[in-house]
Amino acid sequence: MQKQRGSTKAVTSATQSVRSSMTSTPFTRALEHLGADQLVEYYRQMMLIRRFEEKCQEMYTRSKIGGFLHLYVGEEATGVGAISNLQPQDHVFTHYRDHGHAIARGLDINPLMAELFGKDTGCSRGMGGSMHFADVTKNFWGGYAIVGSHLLLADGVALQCKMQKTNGVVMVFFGDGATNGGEFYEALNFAQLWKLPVVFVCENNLFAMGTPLEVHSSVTEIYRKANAFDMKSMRIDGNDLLGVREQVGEAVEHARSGKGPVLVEAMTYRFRGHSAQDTQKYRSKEDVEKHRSADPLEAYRKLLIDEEICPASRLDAIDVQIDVEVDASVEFADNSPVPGNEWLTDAGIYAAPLETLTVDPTLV
Ligand SMILES: Cc1ncc(C[n+]2csc(CCOP(=O)(O)OP(=O)(O)O)c2C)c(N)n1
Ligand SMILES: [Mg+2]
Repeated sequence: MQKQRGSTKAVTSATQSVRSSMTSTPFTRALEHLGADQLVEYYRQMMLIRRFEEKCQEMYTRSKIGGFLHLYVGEEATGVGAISNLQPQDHVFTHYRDHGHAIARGLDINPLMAELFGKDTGCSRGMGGSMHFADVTKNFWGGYAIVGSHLLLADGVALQCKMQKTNGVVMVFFGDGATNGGEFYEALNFAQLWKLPVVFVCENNLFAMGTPLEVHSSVTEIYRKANAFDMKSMRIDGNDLLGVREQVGEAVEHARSGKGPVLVEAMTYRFRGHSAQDTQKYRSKEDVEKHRSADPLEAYRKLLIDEEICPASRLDAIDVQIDVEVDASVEFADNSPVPGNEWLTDAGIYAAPLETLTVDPTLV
């Protein structure tokens, strides 16, 4: 019979046992600083992303979802671990593989599913789809389809944070393929030159569409690309949730304290195709299976059980609750109206006229 460590008393006893333990690891440190309930919460977030996306695939097959659909399945530990370090005043930019980052940043899955269904209740009023999740109330600036373009936008917001002294940090996610484009080098150069509070998180999943890393990049250790700009950088295991949390946490602290940007290369793997239409001729089933057997979500679940943080029965109950929530998001999306024609000419398309914007004179 496993011990339940969700209660305060149990957490205290777990913390004491950690203190007396000889070896300090990301797990023991996280348990000590965050407590057992927070460790279980990370499991919930990863599982919510996984089940949400499995449902997306199902809805795509049933033609409820159209357009492009790029799933994050297999990469959840990177997004959840990295974003867990952010405060409300911080900012997130990401690429088209954006479902996981949106959920980790706390966006409600009902408007996300509605966005995929092209409904008016979607987070981008049903007109962005899978690649354009956004919620400005959470400083979640999206979802960008053009590879690498958003890195420069991240610099812009980081410059604003610095000039207005908001103490905010910008975290921007992108793939290994994006590091071959000019925007990547422009963004790194400018961020380092101005010591901007940006954490660049490259999710190195070993492929850019169907092109393997060693075929598309002359330097396969992406973190070394930061050396050209004298920028701090690190390569980490993107599949180890608590390791990601701790190491990206150091990068966030570095950026927040005014020392400048950091490039983090998180090694990970996508279990599904590049998009829902990918036949995956460029990699073998055996390779995919090898990576699947080290599924970061399963590994984290096992850690929680083995370390007696949470019994399997409680994790199973969380899974069931998530299934209920995901089914409810489909019902919400299905029952929502499509956008009306007024959105063709309304403020959802055009920005407010310039004269109505307030410009801080210190910025010009
Ligand atoms: C500027 C630009 N060029 C090409 C594309 C087509 N394209 C879409 S995704 C992609 C691969 C990007 O791979 P990576 O950055 O590794 O991200 P991943 O999909 O692996 O997460 C390409 C080339 C695009 N969207 N934008
Ligand atoms: Mg990639």
